[in-house]
Amino acid sequence: LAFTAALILLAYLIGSVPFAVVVSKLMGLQDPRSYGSKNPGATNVLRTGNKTAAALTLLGDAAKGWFAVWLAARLAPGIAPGPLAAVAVAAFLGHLYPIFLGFKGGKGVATALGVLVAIQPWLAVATAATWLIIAVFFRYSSLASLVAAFFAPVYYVFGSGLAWYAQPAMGIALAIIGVLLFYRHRANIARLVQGTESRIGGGKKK
Ligand code: NKO
Repeated sequence: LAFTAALILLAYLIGSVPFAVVVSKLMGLQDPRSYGSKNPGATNVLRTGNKTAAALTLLGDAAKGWFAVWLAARLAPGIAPGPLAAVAVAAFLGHLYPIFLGFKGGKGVATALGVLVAIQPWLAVATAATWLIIAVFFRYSSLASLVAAFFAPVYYVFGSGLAWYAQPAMGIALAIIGVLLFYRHRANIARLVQGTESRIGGGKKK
């Protein structure tokens, strides 16, 4: 039990590494918490116009989600689904409430994607494809994230041949991550409803 708690804490710490802030600092860009949506995430870093920085942020934030889950499975071979699901949620929560940024973190989209890669690569591909389709058609990163977050648990349930209830822990974890993702996008949802959300590649706003 103490070992499981240590794995969960480790996942939280790994998830806490804020790549938007780290990459921006290393590349001499402004702190993403000071412009645009003020969100330390890949989308907001892209608002500087630096696509490399945005891509590195996406890569880093996704990699840490993957790494946290992978490491737990590696350190605890045969770890039960429940504890592994808790590790996945802990890594995600690290990104949302990072100890290194005074618990004010990002929205968790890229980190959730990394977690999906670790759990089931096909699920990550399907969810990322969903994000991409919405992003290409509507040009709202936030809307794409919300639609993807809604469909990830759905894909999980159907993709497991509706036998997910035999092992519900990860499905529940994905649902929790999805709900938290919506909660973290509440300002984006308000802007989408008002028609004031900024589009990908559009002019800078706010
Ligand atoms: O600045 O508030 P903003 O407009 O930046 O940003 C809103 C945006 C914040 O997210 C990001 C990360 C962007 C990542 C893009 C690729 C993600 C593709 C896969 C989505 C996976 C969703 C997983 C849900 C699991 C339940 O939203």
